[in-house]
Parts: sequence; structure tokens; C-alpha cells
Amino acid sequence: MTKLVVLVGAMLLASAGAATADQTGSSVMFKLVGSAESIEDGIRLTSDFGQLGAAWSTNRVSVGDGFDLTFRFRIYDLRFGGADGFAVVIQNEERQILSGGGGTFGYLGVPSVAIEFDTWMNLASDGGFGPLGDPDDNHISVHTNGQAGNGPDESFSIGATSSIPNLSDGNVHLARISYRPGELTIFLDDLSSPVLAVALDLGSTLVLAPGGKGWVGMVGATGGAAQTQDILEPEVDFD
Ligand SMILES: [Ca+2]
Ligand SMILES: [Ca+2]
Repeated sequence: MTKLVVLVGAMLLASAGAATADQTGSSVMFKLVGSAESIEDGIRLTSDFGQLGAAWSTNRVSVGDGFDLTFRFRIYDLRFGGADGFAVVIQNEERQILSGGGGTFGYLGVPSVAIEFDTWMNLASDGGFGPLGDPDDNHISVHTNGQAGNGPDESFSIGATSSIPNLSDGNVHLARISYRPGELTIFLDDLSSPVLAVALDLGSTLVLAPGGKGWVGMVGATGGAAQTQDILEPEVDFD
């Protein structure tokens, strides 16, 4: 397994359009778009109302054979109940996409696999997102519509759990998204036991680029309710 450490410095340089290399000589560059900004120990996706921000890998990365994305996050300074959460998104459609916002995060209409860390319960009638609303205001849900446009509608969920700690309690939580062809597992705080496992084959679900490549990003949004959402110390290991 080749270890690629996604350095905060790399993201800063990536924002300026420059390249950098990690300790193994392989480079991963992230570009911050929308409201996302670099902070001392990571990325601040949102900090105010009505924001949409993302950190996208500048280049396509090899996800098809398997990868682990490990990061910490903290969600705090909740205003009007706090919203909306963030999603880790894998797609091979467009660089640094920001599509949607609020309860749709930033992957609305994009063929993708999105792992939502959702802290706001969108009702079925909320914004016309579809016939089915969120199960609650604290869930992890994996959404895909294959090669058609994805969205937050629960009909696109291929697995979800609400049996998780409070995502927006202000504490730093540890998360790992682990993909091996055939299965996606998600760990929260406890890396020995996943909170969610879903059957997934990225290569047949999405149209990846040669080498099983696609863009990986973390997209966060707020709306009429807001919260500060930080992604800390992200690290990627590719098979
Ligand atoms: Ca939601
Ligand atoms: Ca959701």
C-alpha cells in the first residue's frame, strides 16, 4: 500500500496552483474552492450562513483498486440548530465541482458516490429534493445513482446509519472511509468496528478514468442554519 499524506501545506500550495510532493515522492494536491479555507490543522469548509465549500483533489487519483481516507472533523458553533454537514464525494465528471448547496451539499446532479455526514433533517417537501426526506438530523448515508445524477434524496441511499455519535457536538471525531472493490466501510471514532458497510464496486458504478481514477473531494454546506465545519489531518492510503 502506498501511503500518501495529504498535507495542509499541500492544500495551500494547491490553492495557488503549485505542486508539492509528500514524503513518499507521490503527490496529492487539493484545491480549495467556494467557502473552503486553510486553517492551521486542516480545512474549514464552512463558517457562515449560506456557504458551500470543498477541497477537491486537483488531479484524478487511483480509487478503483481501493483506498483509505482517514480524517478528523469537528462541527461546532451551531446557529439555528446547525446545518448542513459535509460529504465525501468520488466522481469522474468535472474538476472541483460545486453543485447545489444546503441540504444537497455540493454533489447535486453529479454522477458520483457521496458519503454524507448529515446533521440537518431535510423534510420530503424541503426544497423539492424528491419524494423522500432525511431519516433524521444525525446520520451517515452513502448515496449513488450510478452513472446518472446523484442527489440527497434517500431513494439514492445504498446504506445509512443513525447509530452513531452526535456528529455536531463540537468534539473532534475520527473518521475513516475504507474502500475495497466490492465493499465500502465507514468507521467513526472506533477504527476496529465500522458503523456502516455497504456493497459497492466503484468501477462498475461510475465511469472511472483509466487506472481506476477519479476526483475525491470533501464538500460542506450551510443554509439558513449554519455551523463551522473543519476537516483535520486528512490522510489517504491507496492500494
Ligand atoms: Ca440533510
Ligand atoms: Ca441525508
